[in-house]
Amino acid sequence: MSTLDTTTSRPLAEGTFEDRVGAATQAAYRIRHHALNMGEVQGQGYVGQALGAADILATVYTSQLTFRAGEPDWEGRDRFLLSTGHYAIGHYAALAEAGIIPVGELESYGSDDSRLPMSGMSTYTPGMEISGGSLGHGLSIAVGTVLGLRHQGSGARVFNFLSDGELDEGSTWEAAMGAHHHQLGNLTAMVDINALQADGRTDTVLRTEPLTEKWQAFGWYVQRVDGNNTAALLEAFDNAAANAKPHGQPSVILCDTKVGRGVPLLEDREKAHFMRIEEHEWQLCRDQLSNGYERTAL
Ligand SMILES: Cc1ncc(C[n+]2csc(CCOP(=O)(O)OP(=O)(O)O)c2C)c(N)n1
Ligand SMILES: [Mg+2]
Repeated sequence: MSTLDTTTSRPLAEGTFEDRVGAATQAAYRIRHHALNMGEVQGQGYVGQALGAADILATVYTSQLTFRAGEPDWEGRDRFLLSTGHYAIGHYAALAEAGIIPVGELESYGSDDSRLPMSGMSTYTPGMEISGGSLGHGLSIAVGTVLGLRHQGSGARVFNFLSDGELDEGSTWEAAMGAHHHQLGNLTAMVDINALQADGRTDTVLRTEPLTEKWQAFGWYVQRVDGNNTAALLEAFDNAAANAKPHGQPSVILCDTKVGRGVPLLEDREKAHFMRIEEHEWQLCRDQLSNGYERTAL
């Protein structure tokens, strides 16, 4: 992601499997770093989700999506649909890493007149395909998008990022049935299973497990991975890519993640859904992030 080509469609990250894991790991670190800087401007935000989902976002943007950074509406692009509007902070960081929005713009996150509102909105931000704050609708929109692309004869793939809270919604499961019924083989969903929702732990709000068996029963190709392990993620997304075809089984990757991942100070914080972080803590967070990254890179 460091050398950005903004005019032609981006080739997928090249090199060996290890090279591609390295590219995703570095991008994930920078996404986390951006998210801390963005959160600091307002003193709060959905920072924990960005840290937890950084490895998923980095893997998809470095290794899976075809797009033109300088032409975000290019017709041939793969679509990345963020259902969970509040995860926009992480998505903006990924869009900046991908060269679709300038890194310097990130600090406007959540400010008046910014193109980067706290909840993702398609009319505000290049690369934000849908307005996803009303949870449980992203997968239905993804199903419609794949059907529309099929109708146009396009082979573009559609990715939908969901949270585990969205699995409480009946509309998500209706969409899952529709995707199987229409054999939407170009659809790949990923679920950030951080075991948390606004109201508390997911298993106390609504027990949705066993998720692998549920998605399988709905006719999907299911993989469950450590969502904070870029090698495991890359392998799963490569498997999904190998499985993708215009008519076939839709794919879902269930990603177990940890809120605040990479910053120990935030990993065990109570009320992690919307974090308030004290002024003096932001630099500590950045230090913890870079220390951890250096340790794993050794
Ligand atoms: C249809 C709908 N119902 C309720 C909400 C309010 N809401 C916003 S975030 C959230 C939590 C959803 O769970 P999840 O996305 O897993 O939370 P997180 O992991 O980010 O804590 C809720 C209920 C909403 N945005 N949309
Ligand atoms: Mg959650």
